Amino acid sequence: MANKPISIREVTLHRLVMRLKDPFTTSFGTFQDKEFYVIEMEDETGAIGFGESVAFSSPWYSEETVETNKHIMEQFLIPLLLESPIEHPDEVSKRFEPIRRNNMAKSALEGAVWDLYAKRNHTPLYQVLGGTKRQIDVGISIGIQPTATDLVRVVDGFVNEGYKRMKIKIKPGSDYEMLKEVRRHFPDILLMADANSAYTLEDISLLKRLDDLDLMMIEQPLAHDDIIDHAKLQSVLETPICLDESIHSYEDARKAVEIGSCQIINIKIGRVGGLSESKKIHDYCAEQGIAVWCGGMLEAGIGRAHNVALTTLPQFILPGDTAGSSRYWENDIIDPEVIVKNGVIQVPDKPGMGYEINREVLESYRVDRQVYTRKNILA
Ligand code: OSB
Ligand code: MG
Repeated sequence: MANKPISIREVTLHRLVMRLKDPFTTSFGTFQDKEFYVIEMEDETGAIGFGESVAFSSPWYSEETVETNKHIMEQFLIPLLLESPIEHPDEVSKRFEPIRRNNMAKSALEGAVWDLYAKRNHTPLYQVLGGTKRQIDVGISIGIQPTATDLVRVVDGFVNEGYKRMKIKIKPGSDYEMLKEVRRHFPDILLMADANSAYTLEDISLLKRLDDLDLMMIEQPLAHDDIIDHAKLQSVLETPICLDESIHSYEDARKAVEIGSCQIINIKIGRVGGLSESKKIHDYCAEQGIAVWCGGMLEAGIGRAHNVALTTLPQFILPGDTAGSSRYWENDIIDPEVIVKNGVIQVPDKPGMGYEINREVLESYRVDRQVYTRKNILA
């Protein structure tokens, strides 16, 4: 079976809108309703794989959106997938190479191929990826809060739930003083900050004050497309810099590490174009002694399941942002939901991504559905 090529018979795009339990605020603004695509992919044997796109409705995090995903998948990527059989999921990113960027669209489809491949081989996805951990440690990402009192209360809740690391979103005007209060109340927790590109080199003295707070790292302080200024900042900062938005590929990771722009990398499967590229970055960072962790994009269950599988690789040595389903959703689209207990997720042992799809819940959130086959695409 492992050697029999996968012939994709049908790709279904389910467009969903899911409401977050609580609004999430970053340096770019607040949002509550998440619109995204779920990819369902069926092969010639009737096996089914699932993927999830992490693009948002508006291009605040990167240039991709739900709508650009549809255009790129429908017009370019799905036809490439249906063209001819695929020997191995690693082939998918190569097949997509003629299409520039659009990594989240690529990753959503590639993720479905990986799940399908693992299911055809009756093997858990994490094992197919080469992962070994049976459980993974996770932290939580906390949006910007109105006051330090609110923030301390929220942190306290998640500390009590057992999350292993607290990440606090910051922006100018909601940074040092807020973090200082958190540190004062919780002297021993693993604490970090994520700026989502809200600062420039003009803020160096402010950013240097953060060195007092014993932060594990500061994530993406400077521009989303920069690695040069980050290298300058890292040379004067004791706190390790972690890059998120700036890293779209193995090549980006290599260059950033070579010039000293960061000491840690946040790997997001969607941002880097899929699991194959995530593994390449992981392997490179392992060679270089660069710690990595798995970032989050407020995913529903399918994206979350893929994050869990990836995090079982050995260089994911820091707790990631893959919190439990119930932190985000009233009802998640998978069964069982992703459960975090004492800051730990038990990695499922079932074939593929390890969680079933809850069709009823998925359909309750669905606003559109399109089916693509070789016939209707070529017609
Ligand atoms: O910068 O890591 C980020 C959410 C949306 C977009 C970007 C980011 C985030 C988070 C939350 O920090 C991660 C999560 O809980 O999924
Ligand atoms: Mg980030």
